[in-house]
Amino acid sequence: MLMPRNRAGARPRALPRRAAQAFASALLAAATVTALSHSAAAADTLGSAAAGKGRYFGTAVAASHLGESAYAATLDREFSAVTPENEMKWDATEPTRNTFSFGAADQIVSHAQSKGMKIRGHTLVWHSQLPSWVSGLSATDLRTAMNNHITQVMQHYKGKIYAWDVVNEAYQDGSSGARRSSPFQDKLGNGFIEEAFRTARTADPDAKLCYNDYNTDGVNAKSNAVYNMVKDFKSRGVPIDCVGFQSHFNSASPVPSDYQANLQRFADLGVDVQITELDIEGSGSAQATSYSNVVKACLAVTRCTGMTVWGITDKYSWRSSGTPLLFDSNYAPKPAYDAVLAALGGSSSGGGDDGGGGDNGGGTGATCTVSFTKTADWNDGYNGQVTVKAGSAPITGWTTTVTFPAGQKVSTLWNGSASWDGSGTVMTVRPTYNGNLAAGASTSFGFTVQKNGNSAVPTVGTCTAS
Ligand code: 9MR
Repeated sequence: MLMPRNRAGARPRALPRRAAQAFASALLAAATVTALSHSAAAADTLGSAAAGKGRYFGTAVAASHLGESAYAATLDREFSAVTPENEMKWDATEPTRNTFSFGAADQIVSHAQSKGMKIRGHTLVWHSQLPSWVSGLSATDLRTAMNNHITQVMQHYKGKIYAWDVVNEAYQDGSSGARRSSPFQDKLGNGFIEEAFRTARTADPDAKLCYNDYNTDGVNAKSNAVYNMVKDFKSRGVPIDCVGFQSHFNSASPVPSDYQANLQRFADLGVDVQITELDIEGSGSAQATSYSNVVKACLAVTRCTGMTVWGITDKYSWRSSGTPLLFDSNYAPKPAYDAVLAALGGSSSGGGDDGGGGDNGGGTGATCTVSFTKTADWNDGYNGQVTVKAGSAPITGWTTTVTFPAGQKVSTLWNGSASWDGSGTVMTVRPTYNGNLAAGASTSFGFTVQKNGNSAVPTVGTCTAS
């Protein structure tokens, strides 16, 4: 534990700068000792912390980004499972009848396998991303095509997939509890889901077979309809092993208060439950709290076997403008990341040493980037955090500036050492103990600011690495 961070609500006393700097130096000396004593223990990651709770922590992955080093490095470091975001959908795998194309999905599968990650298959029968040739078929032909699609795709990946979303989003939103209109529903009737699951069990008997949907995260008409279907399947021996709760949340659709109870009632039917497409629009501590609540709900349900976020970085989210993920556009971990890690019982490094004894070189290729997050806000002050991230080479030191809006005063700084320009507005920060960063690794420093009537946020300058 480093310098206790001043979370929302705590109001530090304003200190004159000289006193504040003396205070900060004393604390930093203590922090340095603590950090050094921690440096031998590797920090947890989402995947390792979840494993400690017997769960996986996955992410949706796009094959087209695997060549981006920061994307692949974050994936490989943090996650223990993947779901191809689009590559296993019908339009990708069978764009023309009986012509299968597995190239992009294969890329994700081999990457995941080489890293020992679980793979969720997404998805076999869905009304969306369905090639037009499918919707044009007669009922008899459609039945043959659906069963052939399930069989061919599942056999191609036989033995490699932990769980398949066999059927996705087959129910309507709203209070009707009715099935959604789709070529499958309209031409094959209610029995299409059962048929799909029976075909899937034969195609790969070792894969878990899931039904996956959204807006079923709390107890409501739609989740009741899915619940009744699962109950019926279990009572008649129709093969089903799991239910996926997509969990796409925002202010209009927040984490339901009965989220855990809803997961539990499905688990009580004798199926596993999984959080399959988690993302929560927002920022800062509100977003972090919601994420934490979701993780805690899963951990409280014995049959909740894992959770998957719907992407790694806000930059590539399907709803990027809502910044719903755990890493920002520069791959810096957000407060939501810290909250998830803490909820999983993981320990963070507080930045700092990567635990390895390797030569971190410095010099050629040493680069870094910085990003700012407000981590707490109150009437006359706020806490800020700057994340410093090494580029594609290891670094041995870094320097960055933070320029404060007029009137604002920094009362406390932690995990960094500051010098000021003559005007008292530009703070140049260097590492205390946390200068050595492995390629792609990050650390952060933080500060408490007195607003003095100015609520604007500071700007971070460029990061210089050595
Ligand atoms: O994230 C996916 C996005 O890239 C696609 O354009 C979109 C097309 O339908 O599908 C998104 O993923 C969806 C998932 O497959 C099923 N549940 C809802 C997801 C978000 O739309």
